[in-house]
Amino acid sequence: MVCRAPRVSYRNVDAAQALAEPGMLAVIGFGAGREETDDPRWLRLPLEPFDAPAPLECWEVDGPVGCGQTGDIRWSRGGGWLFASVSLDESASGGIETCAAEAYRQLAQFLVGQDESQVLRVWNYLPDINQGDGDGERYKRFCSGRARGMGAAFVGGFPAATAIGSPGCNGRLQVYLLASSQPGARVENPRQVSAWRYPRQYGPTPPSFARAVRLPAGDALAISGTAAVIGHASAHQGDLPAQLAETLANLEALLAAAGMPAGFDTHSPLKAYVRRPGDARAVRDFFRQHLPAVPALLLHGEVCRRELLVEVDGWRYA
Ligand code: 3EB
Repeated sequence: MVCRAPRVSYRNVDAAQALAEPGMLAVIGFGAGREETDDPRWLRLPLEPFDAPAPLECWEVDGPVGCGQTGDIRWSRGGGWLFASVSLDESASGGIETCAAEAYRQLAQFLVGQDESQVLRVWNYLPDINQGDGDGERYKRFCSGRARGMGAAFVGGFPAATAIGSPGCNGRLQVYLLASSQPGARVENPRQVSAWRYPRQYGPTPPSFARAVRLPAGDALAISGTAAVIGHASAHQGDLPAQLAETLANLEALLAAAGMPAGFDTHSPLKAYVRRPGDARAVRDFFRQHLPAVPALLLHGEVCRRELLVEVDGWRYA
């Protein structure tokens, strides 16, 4: 059975209300002001939203949803989809590299026994992503640990992914994913070198992700974190408007490469991660001007390369 894509939306409801709706696979809240609940479908990320009141991100599927916790893995399933998340205290794991390896090892181990073992999309949030120099930078150590922990779980190819720094340092590595029983179709961006082929200058272990993945039914494209990268190089250092324009060009190139309808509209919820809070207004204005119909969520987050000021990820429904 090839299942209809989860519908992702940003909604101003409270968590309990959203979680009570039928077919709710996951609800994600942002920032320090958010409630905590034990429901495994609930995930709170420390990234502060630039909107008040901050919307919740809701994932809806067809059919009933079940959920549980297995070790450190919180999961839910329904409509042919599996949502799984893990949040590890980095200090208890002995640093970011071993923590990433541990998070991915646990996720991989959990997935082995599941019908939905094909990971299509992963999100990673870690504190102080740009701290450390050269190969010691935390993002680069995260990449090494991630690759080690993945083992053979992603032999079918890398999922689409996001890796972003959470400025409100909570000391935790948070990883969550969407999986199904069917493989997706990986999509690369012809304007960019595939991340797993990045040259040595970006670190000892190239990042393990595809630029986008088309879901099994072909009805949605999961878009990885996308920034002003051309070839393998960061473009437009220090120039926010130019980085935004280049990011949009990359997003449009991905749609074309995936054979998805051109343009972003009401059917393409996007998140923008903004490094400097002072840039949020300019990012909002850019969206209003160039992506006026797009449901957009702006978050304070640090892109994994210091020179990049903004990154965008999200969904494009057919
Ligand atoms: C880039 O294009 C920007 O390490 O999982 C984007 C999306 C980026 C995912 C990851 C990194 C990741 O290289 C960085």
